[in-house]
Amino acid sequence: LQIESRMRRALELNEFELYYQPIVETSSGKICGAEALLRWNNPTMGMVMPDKFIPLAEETGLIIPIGEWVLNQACRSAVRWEQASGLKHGISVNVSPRQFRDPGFVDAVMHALQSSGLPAHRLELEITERLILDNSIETSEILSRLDREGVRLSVDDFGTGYSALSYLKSYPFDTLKIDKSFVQDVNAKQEDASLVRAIINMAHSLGLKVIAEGVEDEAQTDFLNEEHCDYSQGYYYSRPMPELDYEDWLRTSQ
Ligand code: G
Ligand code: G
Ligand code: MN
Ligand code: NA
Repeated sequence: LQIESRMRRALELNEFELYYQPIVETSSGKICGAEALLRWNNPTMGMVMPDKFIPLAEETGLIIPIGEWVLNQACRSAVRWEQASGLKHGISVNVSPRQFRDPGFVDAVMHALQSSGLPAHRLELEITERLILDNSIETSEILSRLDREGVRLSVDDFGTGYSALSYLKSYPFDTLKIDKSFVQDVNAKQEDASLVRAIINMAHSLGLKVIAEGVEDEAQTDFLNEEHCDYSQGYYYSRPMPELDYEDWLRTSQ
């Protein structure tokens, strides 16, 4: 409970920080966007990782104001990076189930776009597979509204849920993010190679783009390139970085 009361004050005390991890085009290595990953710098607890506080933020509802902060911050960063580099930089933001189902969610997204001036198609919302699989009318309606507004939608952690693939044809997703657990052993295990290849082919035949997550070495990049995986993300390119480091990285890697 102590952590909860600390979290309640974290926004006003400015203790949250976004780290950014680049997403590159697999074939060229060109940067096309970044995923925003939340960190909590608390004076007594140090740097707290999201798996330690997002579940509690969900439970308490604090994820709503925190999530709004993330959206605003991330959209503003993408606009700043465009001004600094000329790149039409995309930004991917993770959305948790409680946040997604909040009645004010779509308005919060639209507000972040309007106040930053970021065009809707440069924002991608990452929705985890476990949220999508609830199969509710509300989920479908919220996704359609966001799609009509031009926001891009991706399935995060693809392959880790109880895959009911039918949602892929009825919901307006743009991108599949292949979970890192499949990418990791793509050159060591024949089964993982087969799965990743099949996921890429399935996604493409449904008109979806594919991002491979957790890419850590060149051999994985070679495999993904051969299999025409559109985008890659992982330590091989860069770890998630604080905003200023990300800006430096952007300048030197163009
Ligand atoms: O680097 P990493 O430990 O950041 O992220 C761990 C998990 O936390 C990921 O599954 C990611 O989806 C989640 N996460 C990171 N940032 C956010 C955020 O801003 N909002 C939500 N809801 N989840 C996040
Ligand atoms: O939102 P999602 O569950 O996809 O969060 C991505 C998580 O993966 C974050 O915790 C991020 O820090 C982590 N990550 C990013 N790149 C790599 C990588 O190359 N290897 C591993 N093991 N983890 C990664
Ligand atoms: Mn993600
Ligand atoms: Na993931």
